[in-house]
Amino acid sequence: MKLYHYVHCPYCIRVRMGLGALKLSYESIVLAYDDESTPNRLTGKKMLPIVDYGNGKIQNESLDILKSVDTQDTLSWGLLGQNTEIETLLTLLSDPVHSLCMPYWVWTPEFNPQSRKYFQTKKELKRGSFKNLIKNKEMHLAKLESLINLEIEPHLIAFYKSPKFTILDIMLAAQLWGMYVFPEFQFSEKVHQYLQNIKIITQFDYHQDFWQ
Ligand SMILES: N[C@@H](CCC(=O)N[C@@H](CS)C(=O)NCC(=O)O)C(=O)O
Repeated sequence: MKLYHYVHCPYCIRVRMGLGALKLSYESIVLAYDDESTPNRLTGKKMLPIVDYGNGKIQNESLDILKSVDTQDTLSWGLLGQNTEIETLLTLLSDPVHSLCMPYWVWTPEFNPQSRKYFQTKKELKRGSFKNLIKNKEMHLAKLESLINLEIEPHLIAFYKSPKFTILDIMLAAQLWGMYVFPEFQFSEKVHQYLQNIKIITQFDYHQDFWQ
């Protein structure tokens, strides 16, 4: 199985974490962000993650991919149906996390000068200049910390709303992970321990493809 992904992308991280938790091996292919032709050829749209199962089946949509490979319901999919708040929480987190991380993600080894320019131009159209995002970092950090304190920490009973690791943890951890790239940001001890536990369960290593 081949996974086409971007290192920074939370939806791609979901799939990497899920495959790791399910102990499924795969070939990791990190695409340059400005490569439009590969995803278009595979699925007709420029959107990652994409999994090519090698038998003619090619799939995108992170949750659809994980549902297909989790044949034993190891990730407890029923919880996702019962828990509509997770989608609301992820939407609320997405704004501060993306606003803070995008200006730094572009300087990680995933990007080259061309893909960096492509990413920055595309994202600035939606969010305003990276310079302004960082000028306003205190506002974004305050939003994020309030969500972490009020909506995440109180619900960590070992895992998010569950004593057992589930798909909800993959969704939440994948969204939060980017903050490890933001300079000087520190998760609270409890959230950091939670994320580090998930790192072990999912055998996740953010930049592993670049340091081999
Ligand atoms: N609903 C999709 C969302 C995937 C998605 O939004 N991927 C983004 C990266 S985070 C993407 O490929 N964007 C391409 C672009 O904007 O050029 C999923 O869950 O897989």
